[in-house]
Formats: sequence, structure tokens, C-alpha cells
Amino acid sequence: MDKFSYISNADVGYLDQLYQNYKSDPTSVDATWQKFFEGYDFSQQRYGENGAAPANDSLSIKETQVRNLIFQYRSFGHLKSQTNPVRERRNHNINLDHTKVGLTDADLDTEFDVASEIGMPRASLRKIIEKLKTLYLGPIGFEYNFIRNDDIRDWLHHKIEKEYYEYNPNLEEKKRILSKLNEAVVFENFLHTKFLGQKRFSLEGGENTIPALDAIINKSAELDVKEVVIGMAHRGRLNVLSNILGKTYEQIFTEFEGNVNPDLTMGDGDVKYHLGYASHINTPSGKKIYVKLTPNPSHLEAVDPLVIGYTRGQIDDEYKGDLKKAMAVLIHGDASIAGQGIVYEVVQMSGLAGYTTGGTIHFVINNQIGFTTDFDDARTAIYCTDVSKIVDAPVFHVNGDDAEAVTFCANLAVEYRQKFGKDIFIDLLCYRRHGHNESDEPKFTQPKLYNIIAKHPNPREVYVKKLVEKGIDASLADEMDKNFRNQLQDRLNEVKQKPLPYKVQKIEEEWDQLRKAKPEDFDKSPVTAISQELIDKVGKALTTIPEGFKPLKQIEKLIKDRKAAFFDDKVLGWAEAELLAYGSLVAEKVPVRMSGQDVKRGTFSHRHAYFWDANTNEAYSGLTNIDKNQARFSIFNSLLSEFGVLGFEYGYAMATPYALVLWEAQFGDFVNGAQTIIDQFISSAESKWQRMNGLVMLLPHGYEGQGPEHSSARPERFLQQAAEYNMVVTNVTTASNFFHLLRRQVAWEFRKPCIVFSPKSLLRNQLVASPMGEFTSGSFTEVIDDPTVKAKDVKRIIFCTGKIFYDLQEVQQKKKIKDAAVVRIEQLYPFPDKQVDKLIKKYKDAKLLWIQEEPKNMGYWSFIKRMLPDVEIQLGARKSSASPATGYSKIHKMEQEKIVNQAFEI
Ligand SMILES: Cc1ncc(C[n+]2csc(CCOP(=O)(O)OP(=O)(O)O)c2C)c(N)n1
Ligand SMILES: [Mg+2]
Repeated sequence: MDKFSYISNADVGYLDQLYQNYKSDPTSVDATWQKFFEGYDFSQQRYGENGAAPANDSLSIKETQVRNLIFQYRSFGHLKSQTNPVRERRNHNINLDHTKVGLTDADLDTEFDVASEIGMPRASLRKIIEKLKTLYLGPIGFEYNFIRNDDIRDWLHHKIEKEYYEYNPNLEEKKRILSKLNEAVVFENFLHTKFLGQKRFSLEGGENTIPALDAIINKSAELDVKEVVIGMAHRGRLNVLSNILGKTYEQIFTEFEGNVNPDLTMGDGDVKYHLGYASHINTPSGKKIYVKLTPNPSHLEAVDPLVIGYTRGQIDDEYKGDLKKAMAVLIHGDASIAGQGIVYEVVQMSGLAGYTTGGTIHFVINNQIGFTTDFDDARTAIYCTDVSKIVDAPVFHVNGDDAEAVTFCANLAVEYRQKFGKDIFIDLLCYRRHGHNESDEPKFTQPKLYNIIAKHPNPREVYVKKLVEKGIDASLADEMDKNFRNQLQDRLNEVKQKPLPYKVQKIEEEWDQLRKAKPEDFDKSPVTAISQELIDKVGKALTTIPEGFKPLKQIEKLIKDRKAAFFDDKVLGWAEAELLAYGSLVAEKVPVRMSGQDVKRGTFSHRHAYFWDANTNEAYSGLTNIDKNQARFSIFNSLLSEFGVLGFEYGYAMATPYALVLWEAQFGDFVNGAQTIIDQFISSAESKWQRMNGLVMLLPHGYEGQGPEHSSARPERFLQQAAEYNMVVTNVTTASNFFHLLRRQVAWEFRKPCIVFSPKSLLRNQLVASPMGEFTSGSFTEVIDDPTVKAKDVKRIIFCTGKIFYDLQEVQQKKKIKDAAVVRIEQLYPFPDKQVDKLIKKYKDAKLLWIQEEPKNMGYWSFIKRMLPDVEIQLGARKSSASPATGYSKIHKMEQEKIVNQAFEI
């Protein structure tokens, strides 16, 4: 019988040849085949070619049992590993005893071939167990054997069972670890004694974070990463800023002294442990790396999507899409990573085409507590990192007292990320020496634990003791301590004598061509018109499909209609205007990126930025085929997330100031899931951190009888936050004005987030269409006056914004009303007060009304009163309501008619 007759006949000859090659030189076949043939030979030794019972049946069963034992250790060893520096681990009811798999003490001295599985020559069970314990029950709990990918598991087996087993940093490496640990410990200790009781959210107990980050950065540089983007919360942030990013000690001490007058023209600022920093760092391999820490709000984990979006922006813009060149590192707290849903969203995004950054390193400073809440009240999951399971990411749980084990994990995480392009987690098990902040009493809630912690040596002392045991002279450590302490004292003395001026964080280098906005910038919008030639070029691209591409019937019609709009009627609807804005920008080499739920087609079927071949499902977009030298146009249907995706796009826009970046909500009301990003970044980042951002948010809004949930994007919330020219808030009613608005975002010499309450049913309505002339001339119009009336006849000005204009216009036309001007405020904020004043003067003696379809307590009314404090103005609106809109379409209609008719009567 043929050796491989159980495989299909066609393959047998080929396999035989491979096997012969393997026999003469195992390395002549690839690794998978090597493994296959190893297994084959093994079974041959045990069972013979015909599968007959082995000569020694019980021995082969025992080999299998040892193999099972290895599997048990690899899979569950982490649950018994020695990772907790200050308390006994919980009992997870895992039995790793050899008797569990059917072996007995009598087998301990029997030798087994399967020892080769863990990189040993044939060895006794006793020796195998000894090695398994060293590997899997030591200071690192390797949690990886659940991964459903053989290559990844095999790679990690090798890394752990060979490289970790043999790991012993050389003297230079030991010195580097010690010096970083020394900086971390002494820095905290110094601040603790010099600035007693001041909040700094010390890293004490978790100081090995600093050697770990140092290793991550150095290894990344060695493996050709050019840029590392870090996001982190309060804990240890000052330590990271100084000892990793190189923010000077003088600067930090100045902030602690807190007696320098800040420059208030730069905004309202933020507390010291929220600030960001960036610097170019020289690493021991001789390679340089750019390291950035993004500024951060208090809302835990909210910065995560921003960091990932920023990293992707850098990858797309700076590194030509090479995912290996920029890397995100997210530093989490144990309570926040377990409790905050945004972490799930970000991890779920990690492998999606539109959002991947080639793997994030998640580093958890797991001090086993969140404020005063113990970990068993903080999660159901065994580990705070269990979110890793959704993407099969390995987790290294590591004892925070073991500096070398921590460093090993850091290096391995970078290697893994660079090899597989996927997320990975390091869970640094440590403790928190003080309370939540330094003036907090931890014994109120954890008296027993904090008695233990009070007596526990710091991680530096633990490491020094270990080094001394290995024969390294203790004076090296003492000297490092003394020198660094003296250096800090000198810096502090300098600052006390001559405080440094308050320095705001430097803006990222990419932004240096832009300036801050001035109030006058909003008096008149820049010209954003384009030439007829460019319109024709984009129009052609939008209405041409590749040869052989078979569109659906409806798309064929759409293409025909679009062609007619561009080339015959010369009137463009909303979709054409929007696509023209994107197309003209990419043709002018401005990249455009959009994401959101179902944005390629558009929720309301208006956009059709891509067409799909009816037979092959191949996708095609005219916007990527305008010109050979065009900039990239990318549009991604997002996962069903708002918080994560909006945060990502905000971060992306932060990295790409010369691109147009947009996020669209499915319905405007779903923006509420992303409120944190709006409150803590979009509306306030410029004031807190001097960070501009040009992100556009499209929020479908309007009362069309679809009920309480699909009517309102909650304009009142945005308008309440509008101040100090922080963002642009609009409700645009014509296709051409939308076109100019989009183009204005990048025509400005500064950047502002732009919120657009966008249409729904009007998207495909000819009412909003604009003649070609409005695209070849002009700019964004903040206020649209009523062209149908004469100033002298006007007795009332009906100010409004958005969709209700068309309802008002209908009545005005139907009733042939000539004494009421219906005026649209297309840009609500910055409020075009000069233009509004001019109109009030033009229609002098006219009564003023503000008409909105939203309830009185919502929409624009309170904002309008804030903008026009000295003007007498009346309101027409729905009654104040708890919910934004009625669920009954009949009531909706009645309410709408009443508001619209009353506008001309009250
Ligand atoms: C979303 C959010 N909720 C609550 C808080 C208040 N808060 C600040 S720190 C903290 C505990 C965080 O614990 P953990 O994530 O373990 O970090 P640690 O302080 O232990 O390093 C809490 C509840 C916050 N900042 N953000
Ligand atoms: Mg914690």
C-alpha cells in the first residue's frame, strides 16, 4: 500500500517526493510539511505503516497523555502563574497535576519523546513538568493557546518555550532596565516629598511601566517602526511624559509650582496630567523614532479611538499605507478597560479595512483597583483584558515586580505586532502604593491590602536585590539613584529661582502651514467655486463605468440621470453636489475620507459613491478614477458604532489637516452615543489643548413624521456648546451651498470642526437642486435672503433654518404672500450677526419671528435668543416636550401645518 494512500490519489506522488526530500534534508520542505512528516514518522514508530497496534501500546498512550499535559499547561497555566506581587491569586479551579491526564507518580522517571514539543530532547516526565512550570507558572501568565490560528500558536510556542526559557538580558540590557526603573521610582518619590499632597496620580507600585514602554519604543525602532502614538489616562502620565517622552523636569516642576500666569489668548488650558507631548527619540539600535502622547480628557478610554484614527491618518498620509511604520500603544487602567464599552468598539475595529492600523499594543497598568473599587466588584470576567478574546489577541499577564519579565513581554509584543499586524495585550499586575490620588486614604476601603502594600519593597528595590543575587555590584544602583536625585534637585532649584514661562504643548509638525482662526475670518467665506472644466471632468468620471461593468437597472438609470444633470440640464441635486465637492477636492490633490454606517450607498440611497457589478459584485467608484495624479478618495461603511467611529475620524482628521474627513451618522439622533467625543474633543480641544480639527459631521435631521427617534440630531446640544468660535454649526438647504461648505473646510487657513444637520427626504428632492452657475462662482452663503419680496412691502421677517424653509416657502407661494420675507440662516454658529443685522435694517419696521419645527425647549430657540439679546423676536415652534417628536404621523402633520401657517399670522 502507498504510504499516503489515505490522501487523494492525485496527491500521493507529490507527497512521496516531498517525503523523500524531507528524509534527505528536513529543511528542504517548508515548516508545515516538516511538522506533518514529523507526526507521520512518530506514528510510524508507534503504529507501523498499516496502523497495526504498537509493540508497546501503553507507552504510546502515555506519550499522548504527556502531550495532553503540555496542552493543559499551555492553555491554563496562566491561571496559576505567579503574577500577583501583593496577594494570593484567586482559585480558578484548574488542576494541572499529571494525574489529571491519567499519568501517575510511577511515570515521573519514564522518558518521553513528546518532550520535543516543548523544545527538549527525549526527557523524563519529571523534567518535562519542571520545564512546564518554569514556562507557564512563573512570573508571566501566557494566555494564547485559545488562538484559532495554527501559525500564530506555533510561533508563540517557540517564542515562549525556547526564547523565554533562555531569556537572560546581558549586562548592558540589565543596566538599561535598571536606569529606566530608577528614573520611574525616584521621580515619583521626589515629587511625593517636594509637592506633598498635590494630585499627580502616581505610578508607584507600577513603575515597571517605564522600562516596558522604553523597551516597546526601542524594539519598535529596531523593527522599523517610525512613529509610536500613545494614548493613556491619568495614572503615571507625568512619569511617561518626562521619562519616556523627554518633557523636561523643569517644565513639569513649573506646572507643579503653578505660579506662572498662563497665556489666556491660547484658550482655557487643562490640568497637567491631561497634556500631550511629542518628541524624536534616539534609541540604542541607533534608529530614531517619533513618539507622541496625545492629549487626553478625564473620560477614561475615550482617547482610544482617537489614537487609532490618528495612527491610521499618519499611516495613510506619511507612510504611504505601510502599516508597519506607525504603531499605536494604548495604556489602560484595569477598571477602565473592563468597564468601558469603547474598548470593545476599538478592538472590534482593529482588523477592518477602513480602520486597521496593523495592530495596537494594549498595555494595562493593572493595579487591581479602580478608585476604591476592588477588582471583584469591577468585572465578571476573569481578566480585565478579556475583551482581547474577540479578536484572538494573545495576552501576557506579567508580575509587575519582575522588571526583566516585563521587558521580555514588551519586546515580544512588538515582535508579534510587526509580524502578524494584530492587536496584543500586556497585563502588568501591580499595585497602587497610595490612594487614588496622593491625598486619598486607601485604608478606608482596603485596610488589609494596604497594610501589605505599606511593607512591600518598591519594584526598584526588588530588581536591585535580584541583580545582587546574580552577583552584580549594588553600588551601581546606588549611584544611579544619587545622580538622578541630584539632577532633579538641581532642576527644581532652577525653577524655584526662575520659573519658566507657561508653555502650551507644541502643535504636531504637520500643522505648521495653518494658523489659528480670528473672529474676522467668519465675516465672509472664502471663494470655493470651481471651473466648468473641472466640473465636467468630475461629472464625466461620475457617469462613466469601466468596460464590461454591468450595473443594476436602477443604477443604469441613475447614471443616465446624473449625466443629464451635469451635461444637459446643468442643475445639480444634493448627491451630485456632494460628489462634485469630493471629486473636485481629490482632483486638486486634497484627500477625502468618509466613514459611517452604510455611507457608500448612503442610508437614504442618495449617494451611490460606489456601484456594484450586477453579476460579479465588483465595486467601482468614479471618484477614484478622475485623474492619474488625484489624491485618494476613501469611503468606508463602518461597523455599527458611533462613539468609536466618530472618535476614530476625529483622530484621523487630527493627523491629516490637509484632507477633508467626514463622519456621517445613520440618523442624527444616534450621535448621542458619541456625545463624549463631542464634549471632550470636538467642542473643547482647541480651548484645552490648542488642537484644531477640520472634521465634518453629517447628521440627518428634520421633522418628517418618522417618530421620536428619527427626527432630531439634537441641534440644541451643539448650540449650547458653541462659544469662542470653537466649531461651525450649519443647517444647509441648497445643493450648491453644501458644495461650498464642504470645500470651505479645507480652503480656510485654519481648521474648525463642522456640524451639518443634513437633509433626509430632501436629499433626492429637486427643490434643493442648484444651477451650475452657483458652482462656478461664489462661496458659502451664511444667510440666504428672500429674493421673492420687495423690502418696502415686508412686514415680517421669518427667520428659519433647514428643512422647514421649504414648508414655509410652499405656503408663501401658494398664498402669494408678499409681505413676509422667509430668511434662511444656513450657518448658525459662528452666528452671522453682521449679515442678520443688515437684513433687519433692510426690512426696517418688520416684525421678527423665529420659526422652527423642533419643540420650544429644543432646536435653535434658546441659542437664537443668546445671539440676538437686544432684539424683540417671537417664536413659532412645537410645544416644549420631553421627547423630540410625536410617534403619530397624523399629529406630526397637524403640528407641522400649525407652525407653518402661524408663521404668517402670529
Ligand atoms: C468614564 C469615566 N468614569 C469615571 C471616571 C472617574 N475615575 C477616574 S479614575 C477612576 C478609576 C480608574 O481605575 P483604573 O482604570 O483601574 O485606573 P487606576 O486609577 O487604577 O490607574 C475613576 C472611576 C472617569 N475619569 N471616567
Ligand atoms: Mg486600577
